[in-house]
Amino acid sequence: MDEARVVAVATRFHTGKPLGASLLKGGHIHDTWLVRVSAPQGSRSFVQQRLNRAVFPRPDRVMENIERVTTHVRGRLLAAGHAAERHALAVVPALDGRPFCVDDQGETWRSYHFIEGARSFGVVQGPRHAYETGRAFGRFLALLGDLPAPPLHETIHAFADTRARFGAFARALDADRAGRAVRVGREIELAREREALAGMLSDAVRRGDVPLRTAHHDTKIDNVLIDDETGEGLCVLDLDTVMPGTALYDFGDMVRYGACRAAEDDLDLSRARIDLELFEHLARGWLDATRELLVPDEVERLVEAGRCLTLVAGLRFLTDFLDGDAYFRTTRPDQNLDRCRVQLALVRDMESRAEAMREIVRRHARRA
Ligand code: GN1
Ligand code: MG
Repeated sequence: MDEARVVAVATRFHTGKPLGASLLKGGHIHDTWLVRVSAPQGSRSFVQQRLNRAVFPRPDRVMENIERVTTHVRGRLLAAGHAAERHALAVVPALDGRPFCVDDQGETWRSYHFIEGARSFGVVQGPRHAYETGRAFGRFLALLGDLPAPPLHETIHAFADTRARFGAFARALDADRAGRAVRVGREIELAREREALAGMLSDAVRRGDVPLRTAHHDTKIDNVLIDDETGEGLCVLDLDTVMPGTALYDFGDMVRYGACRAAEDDLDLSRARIDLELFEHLARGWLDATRELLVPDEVERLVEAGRCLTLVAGLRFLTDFLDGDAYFRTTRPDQNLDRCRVQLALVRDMESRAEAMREIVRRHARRA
Protein backbone atom coordinates (compact mmCIF):
# COMPACT_ATOMS: atom_id res chain seq x y z
CA MET A 1 0.00 0.00 0.00
CA ASP A 2 1.57 3.31 -1.00
CA GLU A 3 1.36 6.62 0.78
CA ALA A 4 -0.41 8.28 -2.14
CA ARG A 5 -3.35 5.94 -1.78
CA VAL A 6 -3.59 6.51 1.97
CA VAL A 7 -3.48 10.26 1.39
CA ALA A 8 -6.18 9.99 -1.27
CA VAL A 9 -8.44 8.16 1.17
CA ALA A 10 -7.76 10.86 3.79
CA THR A 11 -9.61 13.37 1.60
CA ARG A 12 -12.75 11.33 2.25
CA PHE A 13 -12.48 12.13 5.97
CA HIS A 14 -11.06 15.63 6.16
CA THR A 15 -11.73 18.99 4.52
CA GLY A 16 -8.14 20.10 5.29
CA LYS A 17 -5.38 19.12 2.85
CA PRO A 18 -3.62 15.84 3.72
CA LEU A 19 0.13 16.52 4.02
CA GLY A 20 1.50 12.99 4.28
CA ALA A 21 1.13 9.59 5.87
CA SER A 22 3.43 7.15 7.67
CA LEU A 23 2.88 3.54 8.60
CA LEU A 24 2.23 2.73 12.27
CA LYS A 25 3.43 -0.74 13.13
CA GLY A 26 1.80 -2.89 15.76
CA GLY A 27 -1.32 -4.92 15.10
CA HIS A 28 -1.44 -8.27 13.33
CA ILE A 29 -4.71 -7.65 11.53
CA HIS A 30 -5.32 -4.18 10.03
CA ASP A 31 -2.99 -1.69 8.31
CA THR A 32 -2.61 1.46 10.37
CA TRP A 33 -1.32 4.84 9.24
CA LEU A 34 -0.72 8.20 10.81
CA VAL A 35 -1.99 10.93 8.52
CA ARG A 36 -1.16 14.63 8.85
CA VAL A 37 -3.77 17.08 7.68
CA SER A 38 -3.42 20.84 7.39
CA ALA A 39 -5.44 22.81 9.88
CA PRO A 40 -5.85 26.56 10.57
CA GLN A 41 -3.11 26.40 13.24
CA GLY A 42 -0.45 24.22 11.60
CA SER A 43 -1.37 20.57 11.11
CA ARG A 44 -3.19 17.79 12.97
CA SER A 45 -2.63 14.06 13.02
CA PHE A 46 -5.17 11.31 12.61
CA VAL A 47 -5.03 7.56 12.75
CA GLN A 48 -6.30 5.96 9.57
CA GLN A 49 -6.85 2.22 9.29
CA ARG A 50 -7.66 -0.12 6.47
CA LEU A 51 -9.84 -2.85 7.91
CA ASN A 52 -9.09 -6.49 7.28
CA ARG A 53 -12.28 -7.72 5.62
CA ALA A 54 -11.27 -11.36 5.78
CA VAL A 55 -11.23 -11.13 9.58
CA PHE A 56 -14.10 -8.64 9.98
CA PRO A 57 -16.65 -9.40 7.28
CA ARG A 58 -19.08 -6.72 8.54
CA PRO A 59 -17.16 -3.48 9.10
CA ASP A 60 -20.46 -1.62 9.35
CA ARG A 61 -21.31 -3.61 12.47
CA VAL A 62 -17.82 -3.19 13.87
CA MET A 63 -18.15 0.57 13.49
CA GLU A 64 -21.68 0.66 14.89
CA ASN A 65 -20.32 -1.08 18.00
CA ILE A 66 -17.35 1.26 18.24
CA GLU A 67 -19.47 4.37 17.93
CA ARG A 68 -21.74 3.16 20.71
CA VAL A 69 -18.81 2.16 22.91
CA THR A 70 -16.78 5.34 22.47
CA THR A 71 -19.84 7.54 22.94
CA HIS A 72 -20.79 5.71 26.11
CA VAL A 73 -17.28 5.80 27.57
CA ARG A 74 -16.92 9.50 26.77
CA GLY A 75 -20.28 10.25 28.40
CA ARG A 76 -19.36 8.33 31.54
CA LEU A 77 -15.98 10.07 31.80
CA LEU A 78 -17.47 13.52 31.35
CA ALA A 79 -20.19 12.80 33.90
CA ALA A 80 -17.48 11.86 36.40
CA GLY A 81 -15.68 15.15 35.72
CA HIS A 82 -12.80 13.71 33.67
CA ALA A 83 -11.43 15.16 30.47
CA ALA A 84 -12.52 12.70 27.81
CA GLU A 85 -10.33 13.78 24.84
CA ARG A 86 -7.27 11.80 25.87
CA HIS A 87 -9.10 9.00 27.68
CA ALA A 88 -11.35 7.65 24.98
CA LEU A 89 -10.98 7.03 21.28
CA ALA A 90 -13.06 9.29 19.06
CA VAL A 91 -14.15 8.22 15.61
CA VAL A 92 -13.71 10.74 12.79
CA PRO A 93 -16.70 10.28 10.49
CA ALA A 94 -16.21 10.35 6.73
CA LEU A 95 -17.39 13.53 5.05
CA ASP A 96 -20.60 11.75 4.04
CA GLY A 97 -21.37 11.22 7.73
CA ARG A 98 -20.72 7.48 7.90
CA PRO A 99 -18.18 6.14 10.42
CA PHE A 100 -16.08 4.56 7.63
CA CYS A 101 -15.59 4.85 3.90
CA VAL A 102 -15.07 2.38 1.08
CA ASP A 103 -12.40 3.33 -1.46
CA ASP A 104 -12.52 2.74 -5.20
CA GLN A 105 -10.86 -0.65 -4.76
CA GLY A 106 -13.54 -1.79 -2.35
CA GLU A 107 -11.37 -1.48 0.79
CA THR A 108 -12.92 -0.21 4.02
CA TRP A 109 -11.22 2.58 5.97
CA ARG A 110 -11.83 4.43 9.20
CA SER A 111 -10.20 7.27 11.07
CA TYR A 112 -9.66 8.22 14.72
CA HIS A 113 -8.40 11.36 16.38
CA PHE A 114 -4.75 10.89 17.24
CA ILE A 115 -3.91 11.27 20.93
CA GLU A 116 -0.72 13.33 21.24
CA GLY A 117 1.92 12.86 23.91
CA ALA A 118 1.26 9.17 24.51
CA ARG A 119 2.47 5.83 23.20
CA SER A 120 2.03 2.11 23.64
CA PHE A 121 4.59 -0.63 24.16
CA GLY A 122 4.87 -4.20 22.93
CA VAL A 123 6.67 -5.37 26.06
CA VAL A 124 5.94 -4.41 29.63
CA GLN A 125 8.27 -1.67 30.86
CA GLY A 126 8.04 -2.36 34.58
CA PRO A 127 5.65 -2.59 37.56
CA ARG A 128 4.10 0.84 37.06
CA HIS A 129 3.39 0.07 33.41
CA ALA A 130 1.80 -3.24 34.41
CA TYR A 131 -0.37 -1.48 37.02
CA GLU A 132 -1.51 1.23 34.61
CA THR A 133 -2.30 -1.34 31.92
CA GLY A 134 -4.35 -3.40 34.32
CA ARG A 135 -6.18 -0.38 35.58
CA ALA A 136 -6.96 0.95 32.10
CA PHE A 137 -8.45 -2.36 30.95
CA GLY A 138 -10.31 -2.76 34.24
CA ARG A 139 -11.72 0.74 34.00
CA PHE A 140 -12.83 0.07 30.44
CA LEU A 141 -14.74 -3.04 31.55
CA ALA A 142 -16.30 -1.14 34.44
CA LEU A 143 -17.29 1.82 32.25
CA LEU A 144 -19.10 -0.52 29.89
CA GLY A 145 -20.94 -2.18 32.76
CA ASP A 146 -24.02 -0.05 32.12
CA LEU A 147 -23.96 0.11 28.34
CA PRO A 148 -27.63 0.39 27.41
CA ALA A 149 -29.32 -2.46 25.47
CA PRO A 150 -29.30 -3.93 22.89
CA PRO A 151 -26.15 -6.01 23.23
CA LEU A 152 -23.31 -5.19 20.84
CA HIS A 153 -22.92 -7.14 17.61
CA GLU A 154 -20.73 -10.23 17.69
CA THR A 155 -18.08 -8.94 15.26
CA ILE A 156 -16.27 -12.28 14.88
CA HIS A 157 -18.41 -15.35 15.31
CA ALA A 158 -17.45 -17.56 18.28
CA PHE A 159 -14.37 -15.44 18.91
CA ALA A 160 -14.29 -16.25 22.63
CA ASP A 161 -15.33 -19.89 22.27
CA THR A 162 -12.12 -21.30 23.63
CA ARG A 163 -13.25 -24.90 23.17
CA ALA A 164 -13.89 -24.20 19.49
CA ARG A 165 -10.32 -22.85 19.25
CA PHE A 166 -9.09 -26.29 20.24
CA GLY A 167 -11.35 -27.81 17.58
CA ALA A 168 -9.91 -25.47 14.96
CA PHE A 169 -6.40 -26.52 15.95
CA ALA A 170 -7.32 -30.22 15.66
CA ARG A 171 -8.76 -29.64 12.17
CA ALA A 172 -5.70 -27.67 11.04
CA LEU A 173 -3.52 -30.51 12.27
CA ASP A 174 -5.59 -33.05 10.33
CA ALA A 175 -5.42 -30.99 7.18
CA ASP A 176 -1.74 -30.06 7.63
CA ARG A 177 -2.17 -27.68 4.71
CA ALA A 178 1.40 -26.37 4.71
CA GLY A 179 3.04 -29.71 5.48
CA ARG A 180 4.49 -28.34 8.71
CA ALA A 181 3.09 -30.75 11.29
CA VAL A 182 6.31 -32.81 11.28
CA ARG A 183 8.14 -29.81 12.68
CA VAL A 184 5.91 -29.25 15.69
CA GLY A 185 5.52 -32.63 17.37
CA ARG A 186 6.43 -31.25 20.77
CA GLU A 187 4.01 -28.31 20.52
CA ILE A 188 1.21 -30.60 19.35
CA GLU A 189 1.78 -32.85 22.34
CA LEU A 190 1.80 -29.95 24.81
CA ALA A 191 -1.41 -28.63 23.27
CA ARG A 192 -3.20 -31.99 23.20
CA GLU A 193 -2.47 -32.62 26.87
CA ARG A 194 -4.36 -29.42 27.66
CA GLU A 195 -7.66 -29.81 25.82
CA ALA A 196 -9.64 -29.49 29.06
CA LEU A 197 -7.90 -26.25 29.98
CA ALA A 198 -8.69 -24.81 26.53
CA GLY A 199 -12.38 -25.43 27.16
CA MET A 200 -12.40 -23.82 30.60
CA LEU A 201 -13.63 -20.37 29.65
CA SER A 202 -16.36 -21.33 27.22
CA ASP A 203 -17.54 -24.09 29.57
CA ALA A 204 -17.89 -21.55 32.40
CA VAL A 205 -19.91 -19.31 30.10
CA ARG A 206 -22.11 -22.13 28.83
CA ARG A 207 -22.89 -23.30 32.34
CA GLY A 208 -23.75 -19.76 33.37
CA ASP A 209 -21.08 -19.79 36.08
CA VAL A 210 -20.01 -16.25 35.26
CA PRO A 211 -22.07 -13.23 34.18
CA LEU A 212 -22.14 -11.97 30.62
CA ARG A 213 -20.73 -8.45 30.33
CA THR A 214 -19.33 -6.28 27.58
CA ALA A 215 -15.67 -7.26 27.26
CA HIS A 216 -12.76 -5.97 25.21
CA HIS A 217 -11.33 -9.32 24.07
CA ASP A 218 -7.89 -8.05 23.03
CA THR A 219 -6.21 -6.92 26.22
CA LYS A 220 -2.63 -7.03 25.02
CA ILE A 221 -0.34 -4.49 26.53
CA ASP A 222 0.09 -2.44 23.36
CA ASN A 223 -3.62 -1.73 23.36
CA VAL A 224 -3.25 0.79 26.20
CA LEU A 225 -1.85 4.24 25.49
CA ILE A 226 0.52 5.47 28.18
CA ASP A 227 0.93 9.19 28.81
CA ASP A 228 4.52 10.26 27.99
CA GLU A 229 4.72 12.61 30.95
CA THR A 230 2.72 11.07 33.76
CA GLY A 231 2.99 7.36 32.86
CA GLU A 232 -0.75 7.06 33.32
CA GLY A 233 -2.68 4.44 31.34
CA LEU A 234 -4.79 6.86 29.35
CA CYS A 235 -6.86 5.16 26.78
CA VAL A 236 -7.79 1.69 25.60
CA LEU A 237 -7.33 1.01 21.88
CA ASP A 238 -8.37 -1.64 19.39
CA LEU A 239 -12.10 -1.84 19.96
CA ASP A 240 -12.99 -4.22 17.11
CA THR A 241 -13.77 -7.15 19.36
CA VAL A 242 -15.60 -5.26 22.10
CA MET A 243 -18.74 -7.38 22.38
CA PRO A 244 -20.69 -9.52 24.82
CA GLY A 245 -18.28 -11.67 26.79
CA THR A 246 -16.80 -12.21 30.20
CA ALA A 247 -14.40 -10.44 32.50
CA LEU A 248 -12.43 -13.67 32.55
CA TYR A 249 -11.44 -13.22 28.93
CA ASP A 250 -10.09 -9.73 29.48
CA PHE A 251 -8.15 -10.61 32.59
CA GLY A 252 -6.89 -13.89 31.15
CA ASP A 253 -5.71 -12.47 27.85
CA MET A 254 -3.93 -9.64 29.66
CA VAL A 255 -1.72 -11.84 31.82
CA ARG A 256 0.45 -13.29 29.06
CA TYR A 257 1.58 -9.80 28.02
CA GLY A 258 1.41 -7.79 31.18
CA ALA A 259 3.09 -10.16 33.62
CA CYS A 260 5.97 -11.34 31.51
CA ARG A 261 9.19 -9.80 30.18
CA ALA A 262 9.22 -11.71 26.90
CA ALA A 263 8.12 -10.32 23.59
CA GLU A 264 5.20 -12.21 22.05
CA ASP A 265 7.55 -13.90 19.56
CA ASP A 266 10.68 -13.94 21.74
CA LEU A 267 13.35 -16.40 20.63
CA ASP A 268 14.73 -16.54 24.15
CA LEU A 269 12.26 -18.82 25.89
CA SER A 270 14.00 -18.34 29.22
CA ARG A 271 12.21 -14.98 29.33
CA ALA A 272 8.79 -16.60 28.77
CA ARG A 273 7.97 -16.80 32.46
CA ILE A 274 5.50 -15.10 34.72
CA ASP A 275 7.09 -12.36 36.76
CA LEU A 276 5.12 -12.41 39.99
CA GLU A 277 5.93 -8.80 40.80
CA LEU A 278 4.55 -7.68 37.43
CA PHE A 279 1.59 -9.99 37.88
CA GLU A 280 0.81 -8.45 41.23
CA HIS A 281 0.85 -4.92 39.81
CA LEU A 282 -1.19 -5.91 36.78
CA ALA A 283 -3.79 -7.73 38.87
CA ARG A 284 -3.97 -4.96 41.47
CA GLY A 285 -4.46 -2.34 38.75
CA TRP A 286 -7.24 -4.35 37.15
CA LEU A 287 -8.90 -5.17 40.46
CA ASP A 288 -8.68 -1.55 41.65
CA ALA A 289 -11.03 -0.76 38.78
CA THR A 290 -13.26 -3.86 38.89
CA ARG A 291 -13.32 -4.96 42.53
CA GLU A 292 -16.81 -3.59 43.19
CA LEU A 293 -18.18 -5.11 40.00
CA LEU A 294 -16.93 -8.68 40.11
CA VAL A 295 -18.77 -11.60 41.69
CA PRO A 296 -16.86 -14.27 43.65
CA ASP A 297 -17.33 -16.83 40.83
CA GLU A 298 -15.33 -14.55 38.55
CA VAL A 299 -12.57 -13.75 41.03
CA GLU A 300 -12.10 -17.44 41.73
CA ARG A 301 -11.46 -18.23 38.06
CA LEU A 302 -9.17 -15.35 37.07
CA VAL A 303 -5.88 -17.19 37.39
CA GLU A 304 -7.18 -20.22 35.54
CA ALA A 305 -8.49 -17.89 32.84
CA GLY A 306 -4.91 -16.58 32.47
CA ARG A 307 -3.70 -20.10 31.72
CA CYS A 308 -6.65 -20.81 29.44
CA LEU A 309 -6.28 -17.68 27.31
CA THR A 310 -2.51 -18.05 27.07
CA LEU A 311 -3.01 -21.62 25.88
CA VAL A 312 -5.67 -20.47 23.42
CA ALA A 313 -3.31 -17.81 22.04
CA GLY A 314 -0.70 -20.56 21.63
CA LEU A 315 -3.28 -22.75 19.86
CA ARG A 316 -4.25 -19.90 17.55
CA PHE A 317 -0.62 -19.25 16.55
CA LEU A 318 -0.01 -22.98 16.09
CA THR A 319 -3.18 -23.31 14.01
CA ASP A 320 -2.06 -20.44 11.82
CA PHE A 321 1.42 -21.91 11.48
CA LEU A 322 -0.14 -25.21 10.34
CA ASP A 323 -2.40 -23.31 7.94
CA GLY A 324 0.60 -21.58 6.33
CA ASP A 325 0.30 -18.18 8.09
CA ALA A 326 -3.07 -17.16 6.73
CA TYR A 327 -4.45 -15.10 9.63
CA PHE A 328 -1.87 -13.21 11.68
CA ARG A 329 0.51 -10.88 9.92
CA THR A 330 4.07 -12.24 10.00
CA THR A 331 7.28 -10.39 9.23
CA ARG A 332 9.66 -13.35 9.21
CA PRO A 333 9.53 -17.12 8.67
CA ASP A 334 8.35 -19.22 11.61
CA GLN A 335 7.11 -16.18 13.52
CA ASN A 336 3.81 -17.87 14.34
CA LEU A 337 5.72 -20.87 15.64
CA ASP A 338 7.88 -18.62 17.81
CA ARG A 339 4.75 -16.89 19.12
CA CYS A 340 3.23 -20.27 19.87
CA ARG A 341 6.32 -21.43 21.74
CA VAL A 342 6.33 -18.37 23.98
CA GLN A 343 2.67 -18.93 24.88
CA LEU A 344 3.16 -22.62 25.63
CA ALA A 345 6.20 -21.90 27.79
CA LEU A 346 4.14 -19.33 29.67
CA VAL A 347 1.30 -21.79 30.24
CA ARG A 348 3.68 -24.29 31.75
CA ASP A 349 5.21 -21.65 33.95
CA MET A 350 1.77 -20.51 35.11
CA GLU A 351 0.90 -24.10 35.96
CA SER A 352 3.78 -24.20 38.40
CA ARG A 353 2.95 -20.83 39.94
CA ALA A 354 -0.82 -21.15 40.13
CA GLU A 355 -1.01 -21.06 43.91
CA ALA A 356 1.15 -17.94 44.27
CA MET A 357 -0.91 -16.22 41.57
CA ARG A 358 -4.17 -17.17 43.25
CA GLU A 359 -2.94 -15.82 46.54
CA ILE A 360 -2.11 -12.48 44.91
CA VAL A 361 -5.55 -12.23 43.30
CA ARG A 362 -7.30 -13.18 46.52
CA ARG A 363 -5.39 -10.55 48.47
CA HIS A 364 -6.17 -7.72 46.08
CA ALA A 365 -9.74 -8.74 45.32
CA ARG A 366 -10.83 -8.14 48.89
CA ARG A 367 -13.02 -5.12 49.17
CA ALA A 368 -11.56 -2.30 51.26
C1 GN1 B 1 -4.61 -9.88 17.12
O1 GN1 B 1 -5.10 -6.86 16.06
P1 GN1 B 1 -4.13 -7.27 17.10
O2 GN1 B 1 -2.79 -7.55 16.56
O3 GN1 B 1 -4.11 -6.27 18.23
C2 GN1 B 1 -5.86 -10.70 17.41
C3 GN1 B 1 -5.96 -10.99 18.90
C4 GN1 B 1 -4.73 -11.74 19.35
C5 GN1 B 1 -3.52 -10.88 19.01
C6 GN1 B 1 -2.25 -11.62 19.36
C7 GN1 B 1 -9.11 -9.84 15.74
O4 GN1 B 1 -4.72 -8.62 17.72
O5 GN1 B 1 -7.10 -11.80 19.14
O6 GN1 B 1 -4.77 -12.00 20.72
O7 GN1 B 1 -3.48 -10.55 17.62
N1 GN1 B 1 -7.05 -10.00 16.95
C8 GN1 B 1 -7.97 -10.65 16.22
O8 GN1 B 1 -1.18 -10.74 19.33
O9 GN1 B 1 -7.88 -11.85 15.93
MG1 MG C 1 -3.85 -4.10 18.63
